Amino acid sequence: MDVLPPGQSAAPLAPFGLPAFAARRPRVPAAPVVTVTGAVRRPAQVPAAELTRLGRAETHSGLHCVTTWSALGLRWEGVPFAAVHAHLAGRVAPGRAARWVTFTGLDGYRSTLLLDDALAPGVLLADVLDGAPLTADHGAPLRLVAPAHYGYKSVKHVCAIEYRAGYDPGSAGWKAHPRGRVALEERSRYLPGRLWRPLWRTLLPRARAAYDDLRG
Ligand SMILES: Nc1nc2c(c(=O)[nH]1)N[C@H]1C(S)=C(S)[C@@H](COP(=O)(O)O)O[C@H]1N2
Ligand SMILES: [Mo]
Repeated sequence: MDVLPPGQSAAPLAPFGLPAFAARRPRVPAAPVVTVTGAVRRPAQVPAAELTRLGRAETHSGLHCVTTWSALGLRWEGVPFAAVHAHLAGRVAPGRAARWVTFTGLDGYRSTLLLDDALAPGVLLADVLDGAPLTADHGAPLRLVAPAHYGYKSVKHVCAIEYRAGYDPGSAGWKAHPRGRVALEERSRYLPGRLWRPLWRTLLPRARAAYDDLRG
């Protein structure tokens, strides 16, 4: 379960993301809402509390960042995205064309998954980490956890779910991969993953510093 994937080194979990988002610390709303839009018949605003009441589950997994660090042994609790999707389906009625799903965070960060990847077992909208309510550092009020995919797919502070007919690269732009599967080292759609390892290892300290500076 807790095996280091190819090209990764173990590291403690610390707040991280694209440097441009380091300074954006969203205020966690008292009554969070998730907006559901895109290729749907009836867009809706759904209270997060309505989603976190659905059948709850636990996922034990690592968080694997493309920049080559992996935090291992995390215990996430929340609602399987498959259950959220089933709950939403009757309400917003996604069209048959909706093969992709884009998650947006309160900081404006966006990332897209293939809908089938988001529906896989173990993918959660999580609100608890290691037995404690999710903190703002790690994505309160709700974050996506997609264990088979690189960390950039696990959007923190989820406030919107958009069903889409096509892939949208989101905040990581051309550096992202449409699937981002860790086992296949899909770090980016351009160049094989192994070639990205040394590049990311060089860039990592700067990206890390952007987050560490804020925490003092
Ligand atoms: N909203 C939001 N979600 C995000 C990011 C971000 O900058 N903003 N960064 C992603 C990246 S690149 C990684 S590796 C993980 C880091 O999760 P952590 O901060 O809990 O360590 O969050 C992902 N989700
Ligand atoms: Mo990442």
